[in-house]
Amino acid sequence: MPSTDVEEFRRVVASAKHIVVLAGAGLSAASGIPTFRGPSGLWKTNDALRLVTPAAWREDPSRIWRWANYRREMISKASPNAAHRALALLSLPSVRSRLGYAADADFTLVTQNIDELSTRALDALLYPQSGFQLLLTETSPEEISAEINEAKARVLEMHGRVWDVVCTRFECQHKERNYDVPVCAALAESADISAGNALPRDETTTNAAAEVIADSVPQSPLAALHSSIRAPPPLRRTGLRPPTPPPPIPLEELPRCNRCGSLVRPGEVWFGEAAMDMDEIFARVNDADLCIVVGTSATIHPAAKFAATVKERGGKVAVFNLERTKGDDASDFLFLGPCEKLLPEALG
Ligand code: BJW
Ligand code: ZN
Repeated sequence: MPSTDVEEFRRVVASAKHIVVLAGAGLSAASGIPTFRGPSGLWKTNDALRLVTPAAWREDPSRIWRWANYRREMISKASPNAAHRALALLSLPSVRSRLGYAADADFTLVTQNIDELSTRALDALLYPQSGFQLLLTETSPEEISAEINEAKARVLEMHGRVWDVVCTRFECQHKERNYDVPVCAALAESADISAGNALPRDETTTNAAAEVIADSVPQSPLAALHSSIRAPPPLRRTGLRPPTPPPPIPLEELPRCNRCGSLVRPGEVWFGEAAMDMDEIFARVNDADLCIVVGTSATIHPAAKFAATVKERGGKVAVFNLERTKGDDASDFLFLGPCEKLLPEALG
């Protein structure tokens, strides 16, 4: 069984020379951004295959832009939480030295999140008002700024960013950050994004509802002979159909490329597309002597295999999650609970 011993975990962090953190949606849950799977996850009520795949984009770009705009709205309201801050601090050599960890270790944060909150947690430390620089009296503000900028370069956002837009014209492919919310005028009136994305009700719910309605049909004395009278009414009478999708937005009204005027797409990585920075990520994972896995169900490839790779190559693995996840029994440490509480506590 994995250990829950915090002191032992700190000793492992202290001796690690190549630290990789793998983060998922649970890292940002305390910032108010819902996770994907689980009872209140985004994929519980929205159909991922209709929203985050190249095929869905080919079918209806306006549906995908509605989804991306909804995610932008949600993420624009969020700020980094205590878990983002704990990882930001751990990524700085001066802080590691202060905490008794190796200042000369290399630290990489690989995040599946598209919310940019890990980078923003580092940016926040740059502001003199944060008071952070006053804590490190032995390091000059210039050195701290340099450390923060280096740490930002080591935040690898493997599923891209919600703020990226990429030109779809093959000859252009211009990519830029666009922080507009709404991202274009046509998306200003945020339609009910669940319309048309909703998953079909499961059989049990549908049949149970149909039964209730069937039972309310007045019984004819001949019902026993005419069993068809007792047949459940058609589903359209149950009111359980998904809401009607809003009409598509004309392509010319969707976000356009600043360079060539063609349609742009949201820059996050969809299912079936290659994750970003993979050469660097594989190099870091292969080298890692410690992998800290935070708030991910570890079900989506290629990230799903990182912890196992580190173990196979002799490194240690520590998992921080609200609940048990696939493969965590093979980890060296398991800290079950909210990472925004447990990570700052465990890292000291
Ligand atoms: C807390 C907490 C708290 C909550 N504290 N914990 C069969 C075998 C192998 C692979 C495949 C296969 N079939 C298909 C594939 C490939 C596919 C895949 O893995 N599919 C699986 C369904 C099997 N993968 C891909 O397609 C990827 N690309 C790829 O494989 O490329 C190959 C390739 C190579 C070369 C050329 C071409 C192709 C791409 C995956 C892209 C994923 N994109 C999304 C879209 C986001 C859009 C948006 O945000 O709007 O990224 S999907 C979604 O899942 C999002 C996430 O980054 C990703 C991972 O989810 P995550 O972060 O783990 O979230 P959850 O919700 O699952 O888990 C949250 C966890 O937090 C839970 O465990 C909670 O308990 C915990 N938690 N609160 C601590 N406070
Ligand atoms: Zn272009």
